[in-house]
Amino acid sequence: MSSSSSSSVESLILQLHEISAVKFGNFKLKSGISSPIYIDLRLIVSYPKLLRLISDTIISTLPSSAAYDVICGVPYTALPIATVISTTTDVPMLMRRKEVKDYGTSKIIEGAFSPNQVCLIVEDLVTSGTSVLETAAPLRAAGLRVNDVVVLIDREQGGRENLSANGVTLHSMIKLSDMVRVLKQKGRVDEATEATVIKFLEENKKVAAVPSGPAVGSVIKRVSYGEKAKMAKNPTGKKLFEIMVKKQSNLCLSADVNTASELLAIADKIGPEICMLKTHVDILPDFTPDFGSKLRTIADKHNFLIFEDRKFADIGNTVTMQYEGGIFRILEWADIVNCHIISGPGIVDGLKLKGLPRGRGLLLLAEMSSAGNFAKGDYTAAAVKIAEEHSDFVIGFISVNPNSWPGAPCNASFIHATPGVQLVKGGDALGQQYNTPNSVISDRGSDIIIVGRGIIKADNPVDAAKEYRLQGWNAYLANCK
Ligand code: 5BU
Repeated sequence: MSSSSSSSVESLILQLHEISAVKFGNFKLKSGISSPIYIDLRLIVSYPKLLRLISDTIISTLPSSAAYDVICGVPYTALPIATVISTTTDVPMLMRRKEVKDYGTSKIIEGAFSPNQVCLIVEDLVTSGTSVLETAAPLRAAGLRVNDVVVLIDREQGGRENLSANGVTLHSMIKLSDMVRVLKQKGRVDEATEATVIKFLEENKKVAAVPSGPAVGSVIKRVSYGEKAKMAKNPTGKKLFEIMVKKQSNLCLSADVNTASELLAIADKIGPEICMLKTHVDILPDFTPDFGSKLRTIADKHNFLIFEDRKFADIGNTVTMQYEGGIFRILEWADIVNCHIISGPGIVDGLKLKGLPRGRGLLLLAEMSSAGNFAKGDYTAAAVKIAEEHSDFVIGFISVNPNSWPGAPCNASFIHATPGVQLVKGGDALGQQYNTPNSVISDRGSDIIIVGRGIIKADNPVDAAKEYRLQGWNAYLANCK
């Protein structure tokens, strides 16, 4: 770093201290740990000169290797910094929404861009790198390339390593240890405070990149998919876990498209990325009796299972006919179906009568993703009990938050598949509620993410599927060590 840029960094540190954006004391961080230093950069919007100095420092110290076509600030604190950089350098900016209310009409990434453009991420403060990765994911899913992030302050707590593991190079203007040294040199803090902060940084060098996850150290260690495959009693349940291990994918595509031909086309395109494909055959106007065998051929080609999201709900005798007969003949081609337990355990007996001899599997709806649904508490517990009584046929559950179930995690041979997944939290206009892949797999303890519109409606569904797959798999690896 040149002496002029090092003096501007020094001046930056002093000014940040002057406006109380840096505080010393005892603070509880988002991750649960107590810190002797706290940084709050939200204040900088009240100091336009300082904001300009931050932007100028970033521009002048960023190495030329970090070339970029567009920039995107991590919401919310870094947005004004990104805006000033953009207006100063004439490099266009993008904005990433933090919440999506109605996916059909609003985008996650706002602004004009073309695929393969390189996007520089701008962030105010990096601890584990989680927020940066949450911004990189939708940018990458939209077809942009993300190689670098520039950050005003690096807390030096594993962010650099976590980001690098995800293909993002961190460029930091100020390291927390340098900051406290400068403040000590300039007589702003005493020796004891400096020593406390340095000791804290030494002892907390690594914070795992688990977005909004449980406090560090309390991450629930999970049974690996490979172990689960060995424990599974049903052949389809076993096969599903084996496919997940082999393909390194816990992604299920919910292929909610308008026609059977579109469905077959997307199954072939996304097939390499998924362990399972979920269908709603009753929405396909061009369904023909050979649909099942055509889809099976694609499933065998790419090695994924077929899950018809039929949600049977009738008495045992009726569901045997619905499963086997009618126009759709679901039993013929679907490896897995699901059912409500509203009608009692007889529904499982009915489906099992037809499905078990064919080696098929069943998921019970223990929870649902939609707002205000009634599948909770005793109802969820009843689903677990029925599953345990039929573990030769029931392979697991449609779940939303299995870690919250009493006695969780329940019998590890069961699979948990979770719908309502997008790269950002939010919902649609009709009650659907979304959680991120990381929150579903890491915090909530599910095994499979089920993604529909997040992939189907993306500009590039294959890129989007790759991103969901990566997110889901990394979340699994992060707490399976
Ligand atoms: P989305 O586009 O990712 O919101 O699609 C979710 C899919 O999962 C869709 O086919 C639903 O019918 C399905 N689903 C769900 O969203 N929530 C549930 O609780 C169950 C199924 Br069960």
